[in-house]
Amino acid sequence: MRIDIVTIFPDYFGPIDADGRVGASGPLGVSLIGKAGARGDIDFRVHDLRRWTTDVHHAVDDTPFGGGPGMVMKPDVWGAALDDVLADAAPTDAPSSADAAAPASATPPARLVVPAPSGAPFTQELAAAYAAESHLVFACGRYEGIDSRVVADARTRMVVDEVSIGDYVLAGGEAAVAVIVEAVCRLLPGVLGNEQSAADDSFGGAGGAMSGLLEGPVYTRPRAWRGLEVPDVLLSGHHQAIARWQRDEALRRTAANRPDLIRRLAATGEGFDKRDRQVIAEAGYPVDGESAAL
Ligand code: JAH
Repeated sequence: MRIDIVTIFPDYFGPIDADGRVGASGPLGVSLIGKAGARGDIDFRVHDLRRWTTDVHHAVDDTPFGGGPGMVMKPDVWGAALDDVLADAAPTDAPSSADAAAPASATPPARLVVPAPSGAPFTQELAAAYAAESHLVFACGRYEGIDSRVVADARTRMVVDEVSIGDYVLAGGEAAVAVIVEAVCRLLPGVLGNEQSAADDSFGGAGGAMSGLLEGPVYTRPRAWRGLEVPDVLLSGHHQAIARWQRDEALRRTAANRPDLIRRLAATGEGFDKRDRQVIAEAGYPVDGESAAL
């Protein structure tokens, strides 16, 4: 997979060489993602947006039409940057493929991701869709955002997603890109190591027993710590009882922290069994066809 990131703060992502390749530190250089990059499973390229400025001051922003606070990022600079990054990743075909039957481009199209507080929610489902792409380009905005015509223009030739990682405002898109890249890359084959972990996560990406629920509590040794015991059922060896207890805990935690997820699951076909409904009711969120509590 190829991942390009365009930003006015390339250093945010770690040490960057002359070709935009990332070094062995920073959010793209460490841990599982760093190893995937070092193996060549992911080709990260970070680009300084100011490279595409043409004025002496290297200005990337200007005052907003219509007034208001702050500054807006200039469309001409972003347009040139995205054109070059996309052209560089999709080089024109070699002379050998110049015959009429050859496709215009052998390179699969890139998908453009623009983090913004006004974007659509970034979800585990979207992370899985991104993990199936061969090329992602991230555009990091700063100030009050990027001139809206940049996304409108890019949409004439590629899929563009304006995404939000949560209801809060950052100083720019860089931290959101680090979050999205981590959520996506851990889903790539060979990146996580333990392939089962992704399916058992909160939100249960692979649609297992915990699909759509938050994860319950987890424990390791010692069995007793500071007077707190690991729940007996986890030491019982009764796999069915353990699975049921874990689902109960997942339901309790989801009802307490994310009643919206309980509501969503109640509305789907898979739904809840009798025990599920009992646990949810005890948590204060009765689930039955008549309930107005949801
Ligand atoms: C802020 C450009 N959903 C989190 C998020 C993502 C992006 C931004 N803020 C919050 C942001 C300023 C400029 C992007």
